[in-house]
Parts: sequence; structure tokens; C-alpha cells
Amino acid sequence: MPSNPAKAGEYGERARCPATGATAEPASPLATASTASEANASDKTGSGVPGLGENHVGGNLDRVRADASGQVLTTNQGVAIADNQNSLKIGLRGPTALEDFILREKITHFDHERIPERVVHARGSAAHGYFENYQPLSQFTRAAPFAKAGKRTPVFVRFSTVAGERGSLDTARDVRGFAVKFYTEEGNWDLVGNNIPVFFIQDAMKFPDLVHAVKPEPHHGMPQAASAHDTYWDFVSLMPESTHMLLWQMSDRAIPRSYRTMQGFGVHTFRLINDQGESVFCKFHWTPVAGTHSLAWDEAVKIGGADPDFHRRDLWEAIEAGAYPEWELGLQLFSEEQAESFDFDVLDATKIVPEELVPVVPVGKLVLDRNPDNFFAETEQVAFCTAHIIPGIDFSNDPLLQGRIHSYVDTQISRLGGPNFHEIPINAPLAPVHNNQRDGMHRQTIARGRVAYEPNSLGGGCPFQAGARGFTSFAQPIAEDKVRGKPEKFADHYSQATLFWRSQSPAEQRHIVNGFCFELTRVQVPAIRQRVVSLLVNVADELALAVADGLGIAVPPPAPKASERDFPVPAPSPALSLTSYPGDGSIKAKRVAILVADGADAAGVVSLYGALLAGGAVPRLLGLRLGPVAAEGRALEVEATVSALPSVLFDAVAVPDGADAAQTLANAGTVLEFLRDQYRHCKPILVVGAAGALLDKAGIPLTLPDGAADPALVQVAAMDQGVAALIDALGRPRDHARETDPP
Ligand code: HDD
Repeated sequence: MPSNPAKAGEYGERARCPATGATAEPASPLATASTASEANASDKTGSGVPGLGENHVGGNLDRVRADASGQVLTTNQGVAIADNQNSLKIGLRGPTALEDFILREKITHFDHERIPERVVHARGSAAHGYFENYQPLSQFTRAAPFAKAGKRTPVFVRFSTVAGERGSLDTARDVRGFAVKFYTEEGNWDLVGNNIPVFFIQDAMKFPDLVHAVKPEPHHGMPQAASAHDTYWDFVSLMPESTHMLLWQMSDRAIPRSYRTMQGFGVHTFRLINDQGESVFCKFHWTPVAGTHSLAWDEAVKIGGADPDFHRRDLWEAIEAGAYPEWELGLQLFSEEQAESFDFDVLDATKIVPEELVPVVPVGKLVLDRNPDNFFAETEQVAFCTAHIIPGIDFSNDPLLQGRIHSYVDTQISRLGGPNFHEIPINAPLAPVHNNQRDGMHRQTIARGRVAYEPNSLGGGCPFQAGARGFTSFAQPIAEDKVRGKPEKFADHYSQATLFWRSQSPAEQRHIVNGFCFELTRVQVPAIRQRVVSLLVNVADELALAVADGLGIAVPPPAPKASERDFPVPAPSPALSLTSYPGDGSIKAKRVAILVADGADAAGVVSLYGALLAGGAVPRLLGLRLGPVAAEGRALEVEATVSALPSVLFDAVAVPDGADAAQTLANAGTVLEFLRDQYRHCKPILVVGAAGALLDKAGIPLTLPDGAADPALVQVAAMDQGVAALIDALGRPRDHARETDPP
């Protein structure tokens, strides 16, 4: 039972174990050694991938993994602890002795076990996986992940909201972070993006202002994880460059169904560089294989109460169940000359490069297949930095990106306690690290020898410069004045906002209007609302009119434009609508509620349950109380009640046949509300036989508002007629044709 095998070797066999005594392996009230290790191991078996001690990241985490199964409790110095219940006292009723080093160590460590949360993106969830390259991209880049067909590079990916604190809810209306750390053999590359391809501001100089405006207002610390307040809208209404981003933020993009069903974007224009030193501009796009799916706002709000960890749980459970989330990486590649010809500036992060101008070429896929072992050690301590790039990739002069290069490294120094955060296992590269940087807080590396400078002769000149093998910045010729200012095309604040608006489906446009109305209704100062609408007048008359109408104000005059120049609005771009990404029709990890009560058709339930499981979905039997319900000669076990797991936590609902069961369910207000929410959130509903009566009782119309058949409402006489239709509807995006107001 070596307590620390690495150390024990230095002192011989006797030092390997704490002295064993009668109480070294206590008889359980807790698990025995073998059951404890099983419990630990089973925690991971769902991932289907490495168990404890195995790691995609090629071993740099193995070194520090700890597993207490079968081990004796010790102090941090490895001293076995005899009694973990009682402090050391002078007499049983006397004071505690200052010498109780065991108590003091335990309390001291506890007192310091929190670190500052991220200044933005504090709330997040992460997973391990890999990036698999389709074809060599050596024509464009020498970056290691793109070198060979089929090459896999380990990754760690963290998703996040922006504004909320570490314990805030997942489903806030917010941008989502999409940060990918590639552990390449040429060093770590962090692609720190968002689920929206544009940003609020053009210059890093404004980032602290933006964040101060959106975070809880400093005098009273409200609101949490919400942009619907005065300081945020005050700021953005005075920053017309944010208009394009505001439309994205008010759209369904800001309330994704899950991390697995949202796009990701590198946002900025980057450079790729090949072996010959030639460069192309590049934009990075992640597209989810499962399609892009969002929540309804009403649903997002209710989920916030029912399960604040909704996205974290979804990601964790999908991976545990083997439904590994996947995205395809696409690149938009364009030359400097092409960039010159665009009506917008590719260095302006408030602009996209429309896919009609430069197509997105798929180059590889991202698969997340393993949950972290420890949230703090991995998800919390991971440090993404835009400065982490590798040979073959380079920055552009985008002034937002330029500021980020500094900010991320800088913030980790206070967040993670010093300049050695790169040594924290989750941040440590797979590539070897050799340099003359030394010391600092929490230094782990034991650098040998007396040489910590370069050039040197005493160390044989090592470590030596890599020359052409190493990172080389693109040699861009620049002959310019040193100025504070912006290039001319940055003054176009509206043409792409109009493009985005015109590219949305009618339902998406409705949701954007609702988003603005909700947020601005929360704003207290009328002049701020007015100013926002004056920005929208420059985007689209009907948008400004609808929002003004919702706010009960007249449409104000347009906000003055920063440039007299007429910036053309391109033809609508289908790629900007979420409807363009329906997904692969899979029902994997989708949650289906099957409502049962005494008298439910057991055979029907069993066949539906089996079919859903076979497709990878997650069926749950819900009822009015826990425990068995009698269902035609067999007992069905209710797993949760409709109040504990309300409708918003499910992607579809099915009510099996059975007259008594239907009667019981129809008499329960919670069940009717459950069905109404499924309906108003445009989710599939299957009712079989007698259960059809519930639709009427819940006031659910059988056809769409325009009289057409509702494809997501499946009413059948027998279960076997409805299973395939439910599964089909579950695999499709929600059809918003059902939306009525009020529902
Ligand atoms: Fe940032 C975190 C994404 C602009 C400064 N940012 C952070 C994270 C993401 C982004 C995904 C969380 C990473 C994680 O999971 O740990 N940020 C973006 C994108 C931007 C952007 C896509 C614009 C295109 N950010 C931006 C600017 C600055 C920062 C302009 C500063 C000048 N961002 C930070 C930060 C954070 C951060 C303060 C907080 C925690 C951290 O870095 O590690 O440095």
C-alpha cells in the first residue's frame, strides 16, 4: 500500500507504507476497500472510454490522478490519521490544543479552497475528446492538427455563459463560450470562441466597459446572469457598433437547447501559414452534427428554476450514455486581396464573412467522449488563452483579438495564483517544455543544472532556438503612422445587422422582437429604450416598429450614422438562420416523458420505452406519485413526478392508452399544465386511445393555427401506430408554426 510511490522509492521499503495497525483499514461503516474502488470505477464506466488512470491526453493527467480506494486516510504530509472525528482536547470537555496539527491542516486547507471565479464566463462545463482531421491542409498551414488525414489531436473543451457568476443558471439569455484547447505535439493551441460569430465591440479598449455594463449593477449587485437591465442597454445603445451583435443576442442563439446543439465560431479573422511562409486569412466554424436547436424563452425561464444545471447535466449525461457530442470544423479561407474587395473590414469582429462570399469548407470533426474526473482540477483550472497558438497559425490585426492576446494570460495570473499556471496538469502541454523561465509561486518543475540563461556555454547552449522549426510570425509589411482610431469600414454599423434580420425565418424574427421587448421592458429609463429603438430603425423599419409597439412608444428618428457612405446589404444568407441546421435526425440523449397512472396500457408503455431506448433516447416514466402503478396485470414503476421533473425538462411527451389512467391524469392540473407546456414549446406529443381526451381537457388544438395538420402532434388508436411518428418528430427541429400568443 505505497502512500507515495514516487517518494517511497527514495527511502527504501520501510518507508513505503504508513505503519499498519488495527485501525489502518477499519471495518466498514463505509464501503470496504473493494466496494469503494468499484464505486469509483463505475462512476466512469458510462463514458465507455478510459477509466481511472487512462487518459486521452497522453498521460499528463495520469501523473497526478489520485484514487483513495483501499487507502488509509492521511494528512498532506502522508501521515496516517487515526481519528477523523474528534479534535485534540485538554480533557474531554476542555479546550482544543493548538498543537492539533491535523485539525489545523484540515481547516486551513478548507479555508483556502476557493479561487476567484473567471471575471467573465465564470459558469461553464467541459469535457475531453479529440479533433480528427479529414485531409492534409499543408497547402494552407503547417499546423500540427491538420497535417494528416485521420490524425487525432486530444482536446479539452469548455462551454460557458458570459455574464453569470459561477453558480448561476445555465439557461440565461446570453452568449455561450466555446473554448477548445488542442494538445498538439507542437504545443497547445487554444481556439477561444463563442456560439455567435460576431462580437459587441470592435476594440479591446472597450471590453472592460462592456463587461462592467452587463454584470450585476455595482451598487446593489443585481441582476444575476441577465442583460435585461439599465446599465447594459445604456452602454450598448451608445455603442452603435454593437447593433449587429444585439440581433444575434436577442435571437434564439442565446438560449440554446444544449451545448451539443449550438454552433461555435472563432469570431476573428486568423491567419494560416504554410511551410513556405505563405498566409491565407481564416475563419473557424464549429457546426453541431445533431443540428442547432434552441429553447423557447418561456421554457428557458422555467428550466432556470427546475434545473439550473440543465446544460451541464445534458453534456455530462450524454457523454456518460455514450451519445458523444460531435461538431464539424469548417474553415473559410480567403486571401488578403479578396479581403480588400469586401464592403466590410475582415479585421472588424462585429462583421461576418457571408458564406455566399467565402464558402465554409469542412476539414475535420470534434468529438467529446469523456467527462472530467474532477470539476475543480480540470474545468475550473483550465486556462484558455488566445495567445496560445502554434506554428502554422497566426493572429490578424483585429484590434479586439490583439487586446485578447494580453488579457487571457494576464487574468490567469491572479485567477490561478501566479505565472506557473501552465504547469497545472490540465493546462500542461503534451509537447515538452524547456526554457529559462524559473521559480514563481507554486513552481512544480525541478529544473536541473546551473544554467538559466541564453546564450550559454555551460549548458552546451541548451535549450537552443528552433529556428525555422519554431513559431514564426507572418512577416506582414507595415508602414503606417502610430494612431488611435478606426479604419473607415468599421463605421458601418448596420448593413450586416440588416442582413441578419432579413435572413431569419418569420418565427425567428418574432423571437428577436420578443427578446428586445422583454429586455427593454426591464429597463427603467425610458430614454435608453428609445435610444435602442433608434438603432433598430437603421436595421429594419418593421423591426423598429414591432419593438416600439411592444414598448408602447412611437418609433423614434434613426440614430445618427457614423459614416455618410452607403454600405450595401447583401442578399439574405440562409446560413444565418438556425433552420439551416436541422441535424442528422438522431434522437440520442433526447428525453421523453411517458405519463402513467393506474390502468395504463403496460404493453404499449413497454414497446415505446424499448423503441426510445433503442434509438438512444432517455425515456422516463412520470406519474402523480412515485412507486408502482398497476397497469393491466403488471406494475410500472414511476421514476419521478410531474412536479419534480416538469415538462420543460423533456423533449417530448407520450401518454399511453388506458381509460382509468387517462381519467386520473386528466383530473390533475399538473398533468394538463405539463401537456400545455409541451404544446406551447412546440415539442412532440403522442397520445394513444383514451389518452386523446387529455388534449381536449388541456385545451390543445388538434390542428395548427392555419388549419393544417400538426406534424408534432401524434394522436393514434394504438401505440404501435404512433411510435415511429413520435421518434420521427423527436428527430426533427421544433416547428414553430404552433406558436400562438397566448398559447
Ligand atoms: Fe473573452 C474568457 C470568448 C473577447 C477577456 N472569453 C473567455 C472565455 C471565452 C471567451 C469562451 C471563457 C474561456 C474558458 O472557458 O475558460 N472573449 C471571447 C470571445 C471574444 C472575447 C469569442 C471576442 C471575439 N475577452 C474578449 C476581450 C477580452 C476578453 C476583447 C479582453 C480584452 N475573456 C477575457 C478574460 C477571460 C475571458 C477576462 C475571463 C476568464 C478567462 O479569460 O480565462 O481574459
